[in-house]
Amino acid sequence: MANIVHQIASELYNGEDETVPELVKEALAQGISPAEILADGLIAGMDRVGRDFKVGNLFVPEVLIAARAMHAGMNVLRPLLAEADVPSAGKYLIGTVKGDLHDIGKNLVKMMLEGAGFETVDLGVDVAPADFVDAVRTHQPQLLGMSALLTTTMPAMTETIKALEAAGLRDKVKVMIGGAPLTAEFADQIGADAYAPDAASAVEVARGLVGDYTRDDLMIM
Ligand code: B1M
Repeated sequence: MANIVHQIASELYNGEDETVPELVKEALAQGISPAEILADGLIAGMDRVGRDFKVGNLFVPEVLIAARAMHAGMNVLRPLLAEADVPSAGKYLIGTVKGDLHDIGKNLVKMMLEGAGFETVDLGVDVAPADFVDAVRTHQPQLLGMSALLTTTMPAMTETIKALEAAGLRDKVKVMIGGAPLTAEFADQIGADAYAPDAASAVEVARGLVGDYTRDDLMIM
């Protein structure tokens, strides 16, 4: 692999948001494909950030700074990826549930997913079950992620899953939940497909879940 692509990954890891886009431009000028820069530069760098965050070698501020560098690189690549038709890893709809305004963890999860090549649609905070349902119908994501930080808002996840069922959409989307008060047992109990304890695990779980689907399976008529 080209040396400059390795350099993109390591500058991203170090959070160099001015250097990363410059290196991306230089790599493109050297004739390296946008897909290779994305996979072996930006995604590889964010993967390393995710692994080190998970084992406690990096902390939230460092992840946010690396994500900023990733976004700076993506701003250069995005139009070229669209032209080159590089497939996304999957479409991921994410939001913090009704009644809950905490979004720091949710934003981290979103950034890590983007770093892993997922296309994300962020519904923000305080998202009502009906709004999750409407967004699933409109955006047709493979994955729906719900975040909750309050024990009092956990039931909104159950309501959202019931609302998806009532709308006939539950089998069209995999549901992942996360947030400090949640557990894998709770995910099982409410009929979610998966629970992820942190942002790095969310990427691994999302990759596993989209492996179960093809695009055609998910087309909503
Ligand atoms: Co709030 N708050 N807060 N708060 N707040 C907590 C959560 C609390 C534990 C503090 C405490 O009492 N010790 C407590 C909840 C108690 C409980 O329910 N058991 C609490 C409370 C009570 C409240 C209020 C009710 C306080 C009040 O007004 N009386 C109020 C509620 C407002 C509302 O939501 N309706 C409130 C308000 C706020 C602020 C607005 C001031 C602010 C939020 C700012 C913001 O998010 N923009 C805030 C904050 C910052 C916190 C603490 C201090 C930090 C949360 C945080 O951002 N952590 C928190 C105490 C604490 O945790 N120490 C607390 C860092 C973040 C990176 O971690 O969000 O856990 P976390 O995300 C992790 C994982 O959980 C996971 O990945 C992330 C990264 O690894 N994850 C997912 C998260 N979502 C995921 C989704 C996934 C997968 C993984 O898939 C979809």
